[in-house]
Amino acid sequence: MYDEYNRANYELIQKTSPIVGGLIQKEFERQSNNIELIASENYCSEAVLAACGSCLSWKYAEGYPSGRPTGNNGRYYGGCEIVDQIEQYCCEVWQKVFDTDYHVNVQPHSGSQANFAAYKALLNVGDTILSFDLDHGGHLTHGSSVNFSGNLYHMEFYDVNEEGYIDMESVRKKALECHPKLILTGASAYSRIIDFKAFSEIAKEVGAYFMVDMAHIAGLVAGGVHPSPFGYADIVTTTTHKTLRGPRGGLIFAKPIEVDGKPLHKRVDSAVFPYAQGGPLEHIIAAKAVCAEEALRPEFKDYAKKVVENCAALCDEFLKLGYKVVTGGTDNHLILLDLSDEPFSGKVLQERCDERGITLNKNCVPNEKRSPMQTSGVRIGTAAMTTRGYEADDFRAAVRKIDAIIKELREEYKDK
Ligand code: DSN
Repeated sequence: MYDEYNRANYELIQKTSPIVGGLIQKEFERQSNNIELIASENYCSEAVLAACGSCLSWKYAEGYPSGRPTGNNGRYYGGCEIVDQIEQYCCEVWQKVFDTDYHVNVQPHSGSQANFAAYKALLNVGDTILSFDLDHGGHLTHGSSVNFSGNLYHMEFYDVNEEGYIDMESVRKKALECHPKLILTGASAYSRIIDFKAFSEIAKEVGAYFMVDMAHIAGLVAGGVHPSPFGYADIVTTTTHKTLRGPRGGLIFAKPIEVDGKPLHKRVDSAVFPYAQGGPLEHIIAAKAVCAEEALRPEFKDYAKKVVENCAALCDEFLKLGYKVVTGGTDNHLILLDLSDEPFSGKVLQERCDERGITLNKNCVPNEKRSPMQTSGVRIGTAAMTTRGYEADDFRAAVRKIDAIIKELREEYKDK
């Protein structure tokens, strides 16, 4: 997979820089040979890679395409007539993917940038956000004290119940107590369906805006195997490089509503540019458009379904072998393996797996007792290896390899 494409790239790069070319080649081999189980990673198509490496990388295009239907018009540079068409097309094709009339901004360089701009469009500094705790499965930009979100806004958190599920009653209770201006959901390490309807009803009840960061599950939403947040959320943000299998980058979708007397789409556009970012990455925007076209194909639905089925098989194999999995199962592309009762941490398992050619990441579990640098869990996802053609039995075999590593670690750590 990708061999010829990579060889051609490598030959070009190493003519100028044997060091960089050689390291990229090594990384390519690592990514091709290892079992890649990081839940937020994936392999995009050669068409997406080619768009990322195209001449569009040379173009400055600060501003928005002229003729943007929402009226946020005009660039600060000449020569933008072609990138205008690409960016406009990109917006349209993403609306098709999610079957929505929400306004789309395709310029965010990442999910973090998208969230930064989304908050700016909805909130004033100091406003209260009710969000999912990072330690329970949320994301750094959902209010962590070491991130801009936790510094610019007053954060309140909901968490999970004893079984590890988001507890909607506690979300409602918290919302009634803290009167947030924004209720936010979305996760980096949550293996269950998120009830967007229930969240939106609570937001309505307490007069809050409702935002969904669907970065992890966007491909599952596009593929019809996770309920969609569109219609419920005022703003939806996502990345394009996880289950969507596109280039690294972000997107923002805004419902046609007014916020403080101004259309939300205008607030979103000015929050991205000129507030948060300068020139858009038109090569990445082109790649996002290619990714969206791929997501519209029937094969993408098959892929999304397979990701979820494969994850169910992977989870089942761990459970059969007697392991604890947070919530006791999964509805999506990932599981959180609970190592709380093991004598070694998630970090130790991650490092030993690295040595054995299995890539996964340490992750906190609900009610974590170890430090975030150690953790009592590992997060395991099926999106990347499903792209590489893994079937349920391949994932079961990968679980047995991890089981053998865990048994080895138990022996080593039993007297420590
Ligand atoms: N979204 C994070 C992850 O899940 O790995 C990275 O920011």
